[in-house]
Amino acid sequence: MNSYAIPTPLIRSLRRAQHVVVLTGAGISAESGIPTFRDAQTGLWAQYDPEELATPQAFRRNPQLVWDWYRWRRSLVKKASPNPAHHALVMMEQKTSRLTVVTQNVDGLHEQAGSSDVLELHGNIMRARCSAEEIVVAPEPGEGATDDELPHCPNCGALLRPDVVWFGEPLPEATLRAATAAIEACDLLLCVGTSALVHPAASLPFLAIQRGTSTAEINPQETPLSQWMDFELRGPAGAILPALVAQTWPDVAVD
Ligand code: BJW
Repeated sequence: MNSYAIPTPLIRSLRRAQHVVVLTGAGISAESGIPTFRDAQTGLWAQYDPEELATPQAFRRNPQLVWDWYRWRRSLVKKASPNPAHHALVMMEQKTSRLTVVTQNVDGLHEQAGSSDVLELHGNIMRARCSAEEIVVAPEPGEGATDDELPHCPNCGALLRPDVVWFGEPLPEATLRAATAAIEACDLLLCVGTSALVHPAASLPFLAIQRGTSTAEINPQETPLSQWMDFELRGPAGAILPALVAQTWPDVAVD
């Protein structure tokens, strides 16, 4: 039995909403065993600051180090499964006219859970692309390199890199445009598990806030968004999102 009490006005907003947008960050996958970026990292990688590895400069300086980090993170993603928070969003999609997930995550867990309208702002860690050309390469074994080797583009021989967005790089234009349009058009925005420190993703909620759209944040910690939200639900997404679905639609079975 999920006992987290959801505010009644939020339940009403969700029942009435024609288009719900859910902006997600690393926190929604934390309960799947994937470390967030800004919570302390453990083990082998504790000595590295993710913000110093997720840059084109780091890749130019030391591609082996960056690939080692991404291969380690890929191994975590491969072992991970969607958690109750991802599943609750799939149920929410089934109960609403339209639900768009705008995610900063690169782990593909929303798609794996069954969400059908997912916009990946920062790419996908399981893909690679050529560092010299606009060519996306299928995940291994197509990358054709062992853990000790660096993968190369089958077309031009340049180094492959993870197909993700690093600091200082533009987000995929069409995806960012679609996310902007969805947030401008939605009538409820949920911000789940993001520290809201990385732009332009962190600026997107303000498109809804400025329009007077209903907004809610689901996060155990306060963020720079908190003061602007209509509702602040403090706690883990894996408990709160199933409670939100169960209390909005009591006929739905949630885990
Ligand atoms: C739970 C939980 C549980 C824990 N349940 N919650 C405006 C102002 C200032 C700076 C800039 C600006 N505009 C652009 C910039 C520069 C920069 C930036 O934002 N820097 C800031 C850090 C200051 N932005 C960029 O460089 C972006 N590019 C750009 O703007 O390009 C412009 C351009 C145009 C034209 C030509 C050239 C350039 C690109 C940003 C790319 C970010 N990439 C990364 C790595 C992706 C690949 C990878 O995975 O390796 O994306 S960085 C990293 O941060 C990753 C994340 O998606 C992103 C956001 O992190 P997120 O998801 O919020 O995670 P955390 O760890 O920060 O927070 C987790 C949260 O979960 C916490 O709040 C916890 O409390 C919570 N939580 N458990 C619910 N169980």
